Amino acid sequence: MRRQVVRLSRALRLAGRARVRPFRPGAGSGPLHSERLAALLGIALGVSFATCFATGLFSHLAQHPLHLGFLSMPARPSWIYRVTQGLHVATGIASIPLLLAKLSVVFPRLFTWPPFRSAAHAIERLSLVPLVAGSIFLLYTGLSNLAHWYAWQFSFTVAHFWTAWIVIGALVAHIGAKLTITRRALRAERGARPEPAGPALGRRGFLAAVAASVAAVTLVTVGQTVRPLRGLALLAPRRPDIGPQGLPVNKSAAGARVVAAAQAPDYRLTVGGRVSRPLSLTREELLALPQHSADLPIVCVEGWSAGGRWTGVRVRDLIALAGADPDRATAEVRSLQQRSAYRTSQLNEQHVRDGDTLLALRLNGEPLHVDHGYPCRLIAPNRPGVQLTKWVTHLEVQ
Ligand SMILES: Nc1nc2c(c(=O)[nH]1)N[C@H]1C(S)=C(S)[C@@H](COP(=O)(O)O)O[C@H]1N2
Ligand SMILES: [Mo]
Repeated sequence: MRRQVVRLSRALRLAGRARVRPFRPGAGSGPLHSERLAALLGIALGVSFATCFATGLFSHLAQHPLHLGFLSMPARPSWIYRVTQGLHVATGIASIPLLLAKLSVVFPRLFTWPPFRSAAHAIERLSLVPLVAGSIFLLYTGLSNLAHWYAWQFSFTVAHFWTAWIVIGALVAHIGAKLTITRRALRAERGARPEPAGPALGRRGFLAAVAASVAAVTLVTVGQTVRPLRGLALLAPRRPDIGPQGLPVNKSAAGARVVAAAQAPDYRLTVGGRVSRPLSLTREELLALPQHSADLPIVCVEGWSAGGRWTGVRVRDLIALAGADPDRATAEVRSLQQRSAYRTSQLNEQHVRDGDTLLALRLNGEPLHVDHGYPCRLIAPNRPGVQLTKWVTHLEVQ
C-alpha cells in the first residue's frame, strides 16, 4: 500500500513536470513573457474595459431609465450619446487585439505547476475563469451584434449587460491581486535591463505590433460614426452615407410589415391620454401645423451614426394643441408596427420639453422615405436610435 502511494506521488510529480515541459525551461521569463509587458498590456486593457463599461452602462440607462430624477437622460447637449456609444464600440473592438496579446503573453503562466500555491493564490487564479471567459463572451457577442449575426437564443442586451458586471467584478479583484506585481514590474525595469538583442521580435516590437493592430481595427470601424473616416470603414456593417435619402436603414418597412399601413389613406396620428382635446390628424393636417427643422443624428447602439436635417411638428406643440401642459408631461410614442421591442418608446420631461423633439415628416427637404418612418417618425436630441420610433401613429400623454 505504502509503496503504491509513493509510486503514485512520484507519477504525479512527473506529470507535473511534463505539464511545463512543452514550454521548455525558461519559458514564461523570456522577453515576450516579461512581467512588464504583461503589466503594460494589462493597463491598456484596464483602460479600454473601464471606458467600455462606463459607456455601456450609460447606454443601458438611456434605454432602460430608472425613473430616478437625477439619473434621467438629459436632452442636452445633443451629441453626448453619439460620443459615448462611438467610444463603447471603439473600445470594445480595440480590446480584441489587446486581449489576444495579453493572453498570449501570460499563456505559459496559466500552466505552471502546482496550480495553487496558497488559498490566496487559488482565489486569484480562479477569478481568472470569469474574467477571461466573460471578456471573450462580451467581445464576441458585441462584435456579432454589430454584424447582425445572432447565433444564439438568449437576449443579447440582458446577457451582455449582466456579463459586464461579472467581468468588471473579476477585473477589480484581479487588479487588486496584481497591483504590487504591476508596480514592481514597472519600476524594476525602468532603464535596468536592456532588451536582449536577437533576431526574434523584441518586447518593443511586440508592443508596436499590438498598438498597430489596435489602431488598424479602430480605423476600419470608427468610420461608421466619424464622417471624415467613412472611406476607411471596411469592417463596419453600416456606412453612414449609404441608404435611402443618404442615411442607413436599420429595420425596413417591409421587414417591420408596415408598408400597407404606412401608405393607407386612413392613416391618422392620434394624441390621447391625459389631454383635454384628443387629436386625430392626417399627414396633410400635420404638414399644415407650424414646422420646425433640426439637424440631428440617428445614433444606433451598434455604433454607426448619421446626421440628417429633419422637419416636422414639435411634440410640445402637439401636446399643447391637445390641451395639456408640455412643461409637465411625459409621453409614450407608439408605432404602426405590431410586434417589436421597438414599437414604442418613452419620452421623459426633458425630451418632451425640448424644441428639437419632433414628429418628423421630412428628411433633407424631401418627404420621409417609408424605410425611415413615413408617414412620421420620432426625432430627438441625445437619444439612442432604438428610441427614435418610426411609423408613429399615436402619442399617449402621461
Ligand atoms: N417602429 C420601429 N422604429 C424603429 C426601429 C424599429 O425596429 N421599429 N428601429 C430603431 C433603430 S434600432 C434605429 S438605429 C433607428 C434607425 O433609423 P433609420 O432606419 O431611419 O436609420 O430606428 C429606430 N426606430
Ligand atoms: Mo439601432
